[in-house]
Amino acid sequence: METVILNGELIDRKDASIDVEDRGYQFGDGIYEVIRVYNGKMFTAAEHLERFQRSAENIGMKVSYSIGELTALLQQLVEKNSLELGIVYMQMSRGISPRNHAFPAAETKPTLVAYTREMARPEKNMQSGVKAMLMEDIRWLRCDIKSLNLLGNLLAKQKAVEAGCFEAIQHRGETVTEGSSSNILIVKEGKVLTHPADNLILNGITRKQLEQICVNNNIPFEECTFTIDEMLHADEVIMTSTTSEVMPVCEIDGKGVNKGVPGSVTQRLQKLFTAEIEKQCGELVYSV
Ligand code: DCS
Repeated sequence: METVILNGELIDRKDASIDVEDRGYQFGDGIYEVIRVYNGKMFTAAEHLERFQRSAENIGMKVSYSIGELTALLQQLVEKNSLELGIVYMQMSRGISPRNHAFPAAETKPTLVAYTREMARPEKNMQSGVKAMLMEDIRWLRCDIKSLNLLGNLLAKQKAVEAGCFEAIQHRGETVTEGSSSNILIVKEGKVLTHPADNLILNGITRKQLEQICVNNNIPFEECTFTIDEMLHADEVIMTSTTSEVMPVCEIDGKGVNKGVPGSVTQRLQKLFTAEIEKQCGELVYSV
């Protein structure tokens, strides 16, 4: 039996149903989070849940649970499903109401859903690096909100997959923004650079963790924009996300980055990131 959360209750997935006029289904009117689970423990749960609350506030919704309550609920779900290595997916929509673009009455209850899924660490790709493809960023101007509306991201990812790539690296004009479901960082002369956390990117939790790791280990880190050309001539390119962790990008539009192999700064950051996971969640059986 697989357990899911529906509006604060842990129930059998077979018994979980959502009305056809849920606004998440009709409009993508809601927000979500993806949290990694290692050794049955959620990694950086507080950071994800704080972002969940911020995303909600940004679209005029309120999470009616405290971060402590949500953490306890999600941890129960992880335990109920005996999840060791995987993810928790959670989303909150503006609730069920007759279809109308304008927000429903204030008393309409948001729909909160969460489930777990087993997911290995992407060991092979983390060791070999992945290919990426450049793509114009056609998304809206509030990419800082982790909205359920992901069409721009989906179209980018699909094109990348069709081209045999792992990720689409998006850009607005000459400026690189972020991946379709990841942040992009470059390494230039030992310095790690990434797009500022403004409205054009999602302020990734993995990106934030890496920033802290850099600060703690005297690795220069700077938030600044960079161009496509600067990225193509960078020493190393990295993509980060909850599911992909610290992933070397070794080829962009068919051109090799760092001669097509993961660079030394990337490898150091992978080790430090793994150490951070182990600090929070205990020793990992597999580690890069
Ligand atoms: N940018 C976008 C557009 C994302 O969708 C994500 C994560 C990130 C950056 C990286 O953020 P985190 O480091 O906080 O994960 N996307 C999630 C997703 O949709 N699936 O897995 C992670």
